[in-house]
Amino acid sequence: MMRFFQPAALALTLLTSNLAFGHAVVTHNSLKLKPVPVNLASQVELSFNSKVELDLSEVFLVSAGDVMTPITATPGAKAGQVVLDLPALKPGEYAIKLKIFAADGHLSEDLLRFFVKEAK
Ligand SMILES: [Cu+2]
Repeated sequence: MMRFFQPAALALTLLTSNLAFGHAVVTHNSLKLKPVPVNLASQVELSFNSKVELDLSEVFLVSAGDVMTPITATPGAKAGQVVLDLPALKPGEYAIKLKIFAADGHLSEDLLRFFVKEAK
């Protein structure tokens, strides 16, 4: 009899784990406040709502043509804070692709788009 209940129980587990709190969600993103400079290496500061496991996480810079380049992410001063090292970038459209593991082991993916513009 139990066999009938297993698929339903599994579906419920998957559903509740997707809704569970503890996923790493970006709550602050310095790209919104501070433009990325042209042709100059810079840093982007992100804050997450939970602790993140940087050893397991992956961060990429996405450039024109969907070229993905891994970028270095280091822990910031506060819990949940992460600092990303961006290389010098030409003017254009870019994105930061995040695959972040929260301390609870859940993976969240996010894409943060930004522009690099020549200052006038
Ligand atoms: Cu979670």
